[in-house]
Amino acid sequence: EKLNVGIVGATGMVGRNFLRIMEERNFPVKNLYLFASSKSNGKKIVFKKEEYKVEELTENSFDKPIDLLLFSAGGNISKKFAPIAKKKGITVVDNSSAWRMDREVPLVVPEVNPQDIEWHNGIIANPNCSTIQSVVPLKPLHEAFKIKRVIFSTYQAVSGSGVAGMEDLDNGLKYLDPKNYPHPIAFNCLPHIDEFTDNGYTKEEIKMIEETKKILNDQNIRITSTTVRVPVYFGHCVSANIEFENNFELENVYDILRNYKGIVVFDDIQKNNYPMPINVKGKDEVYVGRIRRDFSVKNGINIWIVADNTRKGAATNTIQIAELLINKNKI
Ligand code: 11C
Repeated sequence: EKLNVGIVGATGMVGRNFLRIMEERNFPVKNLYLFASSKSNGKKIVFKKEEYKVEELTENSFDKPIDLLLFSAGGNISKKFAPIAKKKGITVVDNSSAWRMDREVPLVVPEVNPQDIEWHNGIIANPNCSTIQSVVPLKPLHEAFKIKRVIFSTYQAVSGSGVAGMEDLDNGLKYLDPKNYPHPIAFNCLPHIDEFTDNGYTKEEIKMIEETKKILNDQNIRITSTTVRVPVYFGHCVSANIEFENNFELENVYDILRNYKGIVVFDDIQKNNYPMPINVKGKDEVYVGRIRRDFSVKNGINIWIVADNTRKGAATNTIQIAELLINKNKI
């Protein structure tokens, strides 16, 4: 059965990827409604060879017969408009950080915690990009060896900041001043993603810590994180240092990761094969390499995780959540 689908933030980078990925996966769309801010009112976007007009998002936008709304227009828009949609009986999948830590809202990565879709109350949250790619390999390893502690260090692409981040890198390459970041991003690395909080961590670092615990449904895992912006357009990298409760054989770690849905193990140091941002652009899988024992602790490993932040880290995961809603009859 086909659905009436609305997209909030249709002209943004992730909004456009929603449409691209729905086309690729032949998502069952009956009618399509595109919403954005007033400055995009009237813009035309093509979906499956048909032209659609973008409408300004207002409090009356959801009076139309919409079944499913995908949001990617920032936290404030989601905070205000998702409850309006929910009241009208529309199911919302939200790509912002607004609802992720709400106890009433499941935070879902389909390969990891599909069961959490069952208890949704009208809103399902899509996790942060660097969290999504990290929890996919952590999940089967946690099931096998029980994770005690994780240290995340990230290397995140400028597309994580949307068009503004990409413009800063473009301009920086021409030695122009940055507009989006507090420092030049070209030829530089900024240990600063999202705002700083009172405890010295950035919000991005806190997202990785708290969202990981919620998705893995385990508040006992100890996690710390340093998140860094690097001058790369697409593809986030995460170095994860993982300590297990139990003993393990490295060969089993390889097998477990190789056999898990959504993971590609790309790890052959003899051939200089390891995942890099240039390998993952346009891909939906999470790539894992540099798998090795951490000799400094009893049961530890290091792994290197790379994914396209605009696809698996955002739009693909959102569409996969929508497909899960359909498959489980939860819409
Ligand atoms: C970045 N992770 O790379 C961010 C982008 O909470 O959805 C996504 C922000 C979010 O800047």
